[in-house]
Amino acid sequence: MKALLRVITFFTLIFVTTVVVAQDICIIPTPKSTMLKEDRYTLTSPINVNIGDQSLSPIVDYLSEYLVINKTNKNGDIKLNIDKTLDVEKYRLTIDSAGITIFGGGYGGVFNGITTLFQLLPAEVYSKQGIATAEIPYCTIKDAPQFGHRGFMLDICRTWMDKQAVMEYIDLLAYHKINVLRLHLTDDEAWRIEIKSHPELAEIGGFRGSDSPIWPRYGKWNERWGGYYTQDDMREIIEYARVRNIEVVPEIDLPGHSLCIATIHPEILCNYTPNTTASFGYDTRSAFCASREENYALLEDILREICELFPSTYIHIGGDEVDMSQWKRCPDCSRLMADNKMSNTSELQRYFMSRLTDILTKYGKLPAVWNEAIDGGELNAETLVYGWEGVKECYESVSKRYQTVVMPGQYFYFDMKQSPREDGHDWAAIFDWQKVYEFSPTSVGFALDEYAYIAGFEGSFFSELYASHTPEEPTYLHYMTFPRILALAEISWIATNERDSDSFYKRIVAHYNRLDAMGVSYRLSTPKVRYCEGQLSATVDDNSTIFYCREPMTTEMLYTKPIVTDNPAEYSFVARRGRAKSATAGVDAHFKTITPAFNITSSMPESERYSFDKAENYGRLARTTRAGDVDDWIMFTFDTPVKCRRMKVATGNFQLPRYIFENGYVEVSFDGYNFTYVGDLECGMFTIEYPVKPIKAVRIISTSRGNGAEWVSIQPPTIYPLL
Ligand code: TNX
Repeated sequence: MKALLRVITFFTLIFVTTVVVAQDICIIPTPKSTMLKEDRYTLTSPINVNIGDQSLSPIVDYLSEYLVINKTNKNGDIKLNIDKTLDVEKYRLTIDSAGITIFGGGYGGVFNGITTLFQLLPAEVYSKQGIATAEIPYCTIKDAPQFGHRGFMLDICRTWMDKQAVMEYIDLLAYHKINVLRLHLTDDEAWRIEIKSHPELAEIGGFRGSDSPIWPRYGKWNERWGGYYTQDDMREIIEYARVRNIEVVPEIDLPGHSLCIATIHPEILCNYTPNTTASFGYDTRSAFCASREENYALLEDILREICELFPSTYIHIGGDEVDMSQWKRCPDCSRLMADNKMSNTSELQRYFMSRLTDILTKYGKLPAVWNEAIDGGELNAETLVYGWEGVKECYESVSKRYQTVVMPGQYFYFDMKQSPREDGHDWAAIFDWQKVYEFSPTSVGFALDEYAYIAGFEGSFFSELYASHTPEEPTYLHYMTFPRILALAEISWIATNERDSDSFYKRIVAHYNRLDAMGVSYRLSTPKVRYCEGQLSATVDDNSTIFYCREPMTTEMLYTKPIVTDNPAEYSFVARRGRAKSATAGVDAHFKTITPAFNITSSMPESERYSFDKAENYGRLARTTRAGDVDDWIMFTFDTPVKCRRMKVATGNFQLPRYIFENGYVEVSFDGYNFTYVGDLECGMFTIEYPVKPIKAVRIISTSRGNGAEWVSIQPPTIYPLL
């Protein structure tokens, strides 16, 4: 690899004659104090690096991935050293005629200094191709983080990311001084870490679809798909992260979110037989029985290996969204509760979490839990609580004096949509980078003396939706998380609660060059569209390029000047820049939908509570009372044939391809009697484009049996009128 770099750099040296100068300093996250001077230091390849402490040697290897480095004992261009009088993550970076000197309180401090140095270099540094020469300004930067926990969580359960993909993402986190990566290793949909004493967990639980007993609930229905990390893989990931000042914290999500392990080991479930007719015999129960003693022995096997594998202080043991109705129905759990005078199932959850805490203590670790786990009474005082449901829950945790990771979904769940018409969840909120940036503990009511209990912030990417977006290419992951991560990095680092969104936006835009060089498919700002006196115009404020489409065409044309038109609704716009892309923009009429009267009929019975009229009224979802079988059908019949340019019909929940017909096709009828095939379902849905005549009826037909659940959801159709 290094040899290759040298070759590439040799050619760069010959062919690239321009010297890129770091002009305006723009460092994300903002350093505490920066003093700039007029002069510049010229850095030329190969760059001599000298370290004053052997523990810093991994940083030299790290640098060699990006620059052509010559390790020396003499005075180098870059001198790295440790100053034990500083806090571990604190650093001092000086650039003057003697070169670049970084003193860090510890390894992390020096690494933080390196990430700052990268942002003083030309953006090309991130492309790992070496830099011929660069002029960097003389300066003194003294810097330290506000919070020790600057985290990010990847849900590699719902959507599998292999070792390489995780490492590539670790690079992106490290560039922005994020120092904790939590891996959500187990959930209902998968078990992603090798457990040597129970190899079946990952060998079976790492794969879904095809002949796997694990149901593919979020995409990739027909293939056997997935993977898991062997313990050796994980050690590599941990080490890769450690070099980049990132601690990997594992999460084994218990006692709920355990459908996957329960599918492999049904004996862990509560002691009753559920009725599974609606799901064709598939048991969808997802909680460990809290009263079954053998469960704690199994969990000790698992947690012992996890404790031995991960060097982190904390092991996250879940505690969220437990379906406690299973415990209520279980005679053994009821007896345990009665014997121990527990008045509710939250107390039973506390009992479960305390048992796990004892195991962790035995192996030298501390527990981390989701906020619901503190509802049932006191936990070990050293428990780290992750407040996710809302600010209120974070507040409760802090008031109970737990160290708290503040990550309410309304600000920190980067699987949420960034604007109403984009992809993503919306249960917590719809928000873009600005809302993240404007968050501070005081802005949501924390008092300054409560900061002592705020460990820091964590962004997260739950990945139910990622599986249906070609995860082999990280486009969707990047789009959802950048630039929101820049805002997360900034607010976790800086020591002030003052926010200036306009100036931060300018810095995000100045950072685009670097994101381009890093290979990130980030989200650009949405173009602003205006229609005035017959002219339709679109503008962006970030130097990206605008393209437009005119219905019914789907080809993108370069937008260069206002479009003269009587029908602005025909046009849509998108901004692009390299791999980056914006949301689609247009005048309101472009997105307008109509709601003609229709009724739903089906071969499957109608749910009483979620009756078909819910969807017929275009408000909510309707449901059947069982999953679909081969040849089951759902039909939408319109009172009057509907003229439209586009009609989307869908099974499954809004945003989420779950409770769907996993495979099937769609037929359209113009007279209500004769039906013609128009296409196959994709993620439970299909969009009819420019039907040749008004549509009288649409029929969705299933070609698969079951969907891993007890019903099929039916959405109201989305109908776009003719223009
Ligand atoms: C809530 S976060 C969950 C996850 C989902 C996420 C989707 C948490 C503790 N539970 O299981 O994936 O919402 O946004």
